[in-house]
Amino acid sequence: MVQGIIFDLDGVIVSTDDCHYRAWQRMADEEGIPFSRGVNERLRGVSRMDSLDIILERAKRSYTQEEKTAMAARKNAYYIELIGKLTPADILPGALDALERLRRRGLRIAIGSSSRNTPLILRQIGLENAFDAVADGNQITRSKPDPEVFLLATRLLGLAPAECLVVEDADAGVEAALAGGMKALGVGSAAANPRATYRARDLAALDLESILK
Ligand code: B16
Ligand code: MG
Repeated sequence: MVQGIIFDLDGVIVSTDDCHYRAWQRMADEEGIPFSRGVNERLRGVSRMDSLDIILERAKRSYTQEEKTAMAARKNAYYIELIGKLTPADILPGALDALERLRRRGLRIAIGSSSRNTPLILRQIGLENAFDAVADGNQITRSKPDPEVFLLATRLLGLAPAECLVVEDADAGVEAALAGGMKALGVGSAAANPRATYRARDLAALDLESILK
């Protein structure tokens, strides 16, 4: 029986993909590293430093750890400029309604995000007090597909993994949920993932009742 729902943030509650894409593109252009929307797709749910390593696969030279740390910080500064413009209007279709319906049914709800900018994003979209627990990139050392962030969310909710459903837009996130012993609902880019326990185009298209029955 599902008692808790753990939502990924980027791509599930709010679409920050374009902000990530534009910030990485700006940094890559400055460094003369080829970057594209296709590469950006591979960064979904992946931590900032692991994302940089994927981007650097196409670089002409290798970079020192100091250079990499500086590049990641520069990208993040560009990203923060962009997410500073997010408002509650950027919450994805169906998200608020789903949160409300889950609350009414007495379910516990949490965020499980790789992003270290989670607190800032939640404030920007007015959802800083909407969750019973928030597990994010600031509290973990291993990125999805490792289940660490979701296992932390289950502990913060006081539930067992088997009692929790994870909502994810990234294949890496679906794998993380399954590896942690949770069920996974794939939405957006993960809506066609055959490994997901359930699938829906987005939260607006989700038949919550059939999943929770
Ligand atoms: P930051 P999620 C992930 O968030 C994004 O999907 C991914 O593209 C990003 O690299 C990662 O957060 C780290 O973000 O640079 O803000 O710490 O999908 O797990 O909510
Ligand atoms: Mg995501």
